[in-house]
Amino acid sequence: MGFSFSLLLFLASFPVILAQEVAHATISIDGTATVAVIDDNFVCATLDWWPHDKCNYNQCPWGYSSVTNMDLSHPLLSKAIQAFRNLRIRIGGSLQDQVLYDVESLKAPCQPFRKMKGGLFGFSKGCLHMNRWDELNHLFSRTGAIVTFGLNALYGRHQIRKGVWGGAWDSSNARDFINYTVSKGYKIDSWEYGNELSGSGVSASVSAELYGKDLINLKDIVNNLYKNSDLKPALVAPGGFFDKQWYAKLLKVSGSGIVNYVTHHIYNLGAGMDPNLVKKILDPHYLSKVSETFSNLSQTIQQNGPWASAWVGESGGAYNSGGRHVSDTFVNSFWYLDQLGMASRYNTKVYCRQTLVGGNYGLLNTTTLVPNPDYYRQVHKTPFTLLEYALLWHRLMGKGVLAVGSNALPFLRSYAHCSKGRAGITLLLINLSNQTDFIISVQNSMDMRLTVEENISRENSFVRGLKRSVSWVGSRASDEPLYREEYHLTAKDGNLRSQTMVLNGIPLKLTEDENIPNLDPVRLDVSSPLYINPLSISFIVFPNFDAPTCA
Ligand SMILES: *[C@@H]1O[C@H](CO)[C@@H](O)[C@H](O)[C@H]1NC(C)=O
Ligand SMILES: *[C@@H]1O[C@H](CO)[C@@H](O)[C@H](O)[C@H]1NC(C)=O
Ligand SMILES: *[C@@H]1O[C@H](CO)[C@@H](O)[C@H](O)[C@H]1NC(C)=O
Ligand SMILES: *[C@@H]1O[C@H](CO)[C@@H](O)[C@H](O)[C@H]1NC(C)=O
Ligand SMILES: *[C@@H]1O[C@H](CO)[C@@H](O)[C@H](O)[C@H]1NC(C)=O
Ligand SMILES: CC(=O)N[C@H]1CO[C@H](CO)[C@@H](O)[C@@H]1O
Repeated sequence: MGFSFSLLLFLASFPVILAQEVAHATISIDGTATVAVIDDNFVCATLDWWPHDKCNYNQCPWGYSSVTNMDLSHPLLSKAIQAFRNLRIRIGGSLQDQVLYDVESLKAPCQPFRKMKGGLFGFSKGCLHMNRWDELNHLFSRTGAIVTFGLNALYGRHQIRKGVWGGAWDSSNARDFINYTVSKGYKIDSWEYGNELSGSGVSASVSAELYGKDLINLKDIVNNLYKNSDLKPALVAPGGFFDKQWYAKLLKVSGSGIVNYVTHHIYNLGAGMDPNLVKKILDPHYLSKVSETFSNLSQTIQQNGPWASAWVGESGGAYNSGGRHVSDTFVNSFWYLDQLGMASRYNTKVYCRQTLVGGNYGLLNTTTLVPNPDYYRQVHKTPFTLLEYALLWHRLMGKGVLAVGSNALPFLRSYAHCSKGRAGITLLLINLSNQTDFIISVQNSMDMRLTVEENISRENSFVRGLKRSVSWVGSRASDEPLYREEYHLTAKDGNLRSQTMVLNGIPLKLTEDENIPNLDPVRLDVSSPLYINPLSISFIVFPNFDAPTCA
């Protein structure tokens, strides 16, 4: 019958923890119902247009990582994408609304971006050659990427007031570009319209009325161009910062079924040069603030566009290319994984990390993708630090998001999902505390309703204050010992600014033949104590957790 029961287990012994606090925490997970559902391919990363001479704070961290010039034949790039077996990639960014597509109808010459006083973001218009677009699509199809492409929403428009753009959108260039893409049989998952033009905009804004009408127009174009195709790409918009009124109006004006996914951008850590970035990342109250945006957006969609759902279309933590030695190091993962958890909890279907490559916030190291073999040989050993977080999430966290209760807030943050592709659940635990080891009891809240919790306690002589630990195991199919799988992630040598991630005590690096290393868990008897160290991140898989909603 697989009737659920709780097991209470004693901690007879465990590693002696010195000079640190030990706290007990109980986490209960409700496996009877999902509170949100994410996409199968939730993890997404962006490719941007920024050229090598995009600089912030006297640094130019983009190198040759632009859509127009990155080395698409670099083996590590392919391997990184392939490792996900379907990584979503969103092509877009600030310069997107200045990109021309080199198709027949383009009357202007196809030239690269160059620095230009008075240009949006300090740059001229740029252009995408179709042979480059071909190469990009070959990479995507070879590696199984799922592509979202952001279209230029300012084409044909002009500035009517400072920062405000008006006039009619000229759809001809986008239409011919999409037509070219269809004629070549390139698979595009979704077309996105515009970048950061919502609300008061970043460099330019467009009113929600105009934007909404453009979307009706664009939907029509897409439907027409794909009418003989099996593919029906989704329409995604507006790829900007959330503004309640603007977003509500956009959904009202465009109307039912036009926008499939409402995208918003998040840079909640502030400017990349802020010396307090690390402090903010480790401050649970700071991290939680952005939940208001998720909550308001979710409400706005429910009220004005229930046919649509939310995506985070771009999120890099710190803006202006990210924080140097922060966004590219271990400490950033506290922010990143917490956001993945929080976004899921608010029913966000997809989360696009700025960037896959480029800036200080790339999942891959920008410089190691420079096609310079000598340099590459020297530095290639650990370029995947940040990618591995995304990978672990992608492999372990399934679609169903579960409610989690914890008595250890705020420093211990917890998120639970149905496991991906197997039974049971996976728990993500983020310990922001720099001095507290947590000993975790995991409970099934369904179980708590079904059975009276047994209650046994015994003092442990090694650690003062330690009372007991409860480990919930789940339905027992046989007398086989039950286990859980643990992935504990820490910074190398305890240095939060390290670019190397340590998994279960082993620093991760590329294998000798330059492949992404295996990310293997340790398997422990489910009745053994579950430790969470200070400043660490853990994925814990409970294959036997009885969660009917995950079946
Ligand atoms: C799309 O391209 C094809 C050629 O591949 C052309 O025959 C057709 O007229 C184009 N359609 C539109 C709407 O531009
Ligand atoms: C969320 O909505 C509330 C209530 O309308 C408003 O006061 C608040 O400013 C909004 N916050 C965000 C980030 O949209
Ligand atoms: C890329 O890797 C090199 C060598 O490990 C490092 O010096 C550099 O800071 C890294 N770049 C970024 C943006 O993380
Ligand atoms: C923990 O963090 C606090 C505040 O940031 C700091 O003052 C303290 O020294 C840290 N303790 C340890 C053990 O690192
Ligand atoms: C378990 O023990 C605690 C005290 O240690 C008590 O407060 C609680 O009511 C007990 N629970 C049950 C179900 O007996
Ligand atoms: C930086 C940080 O999060 N520090 C916290 C570590 O955890 C203790 C409680 O265990 C807090 O008091 C610190 O503020």
